[in-house]
Amino acid sequence: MGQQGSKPPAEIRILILGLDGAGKSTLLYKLKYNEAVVTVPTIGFNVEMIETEKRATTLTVWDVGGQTKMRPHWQHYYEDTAGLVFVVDSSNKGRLDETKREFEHVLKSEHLKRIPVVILANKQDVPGAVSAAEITEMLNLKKTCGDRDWFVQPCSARTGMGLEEGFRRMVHFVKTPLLSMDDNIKDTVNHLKSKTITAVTMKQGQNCC
Ligand code: G3D
Repeated sequence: MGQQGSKPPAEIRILILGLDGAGKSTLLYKLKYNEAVVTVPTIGFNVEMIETEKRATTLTVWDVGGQTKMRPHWQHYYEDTAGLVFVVDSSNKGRLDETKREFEHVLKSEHLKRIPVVILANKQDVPGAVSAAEITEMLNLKKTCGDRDWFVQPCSARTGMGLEEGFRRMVHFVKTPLLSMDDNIKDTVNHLKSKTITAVTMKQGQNCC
């Protein structure tokens, strides 16, 4: 039990998925250490803990390998996941069909049925990268995500642009889920969320697992 005035931080388990090469490991370490790291294909998973501002929340972020032979194992990481971050390589148009197929397959899982999703349109620093709006269209996200909370965040794991915003959005979704609300007030809350999201800032983690 925590002492008076020292509430233990809420823990949120976040799963990062996406095709191999999308930039999952790069973004995890950029977010955690603000460093570019040389990555090797993830066989298995990487896991890091990241604290939000004032240590109110600890994110346990699981990055699971995206190679074809790893994908059947993704399902073993679904249970107890509070939010899904799906990473898309926006610089590789040739893999968007494969990305769409895998994303649709993941979202069909019972375990992930109601959880919020942030789609990171990564590699925006690459000239000619597909925009977040185009990704929304090309992956048919409105239909696939249905009435869950979801958001497409343009970002670059290389420069760090958009990463914190994407994870802030996720924390916000997990803490104030829309699904339990009446349809009438969803629009109002969405409007307020878009205004307040900028007020939350994320600090890099100080605790390594
Ligand atoms: P994965 O974990 O999803 O498999 P990685 O992907 O994080 O290993 O990244 C795959 C490659 O994409 C790496 O390059 C990495 O540097 C690069 N990458 C990741 N994110 C970005 C980005 O936002 N912009 C650019 N330009 N490149 C990115 P290498 O050359 O090591 O394969």
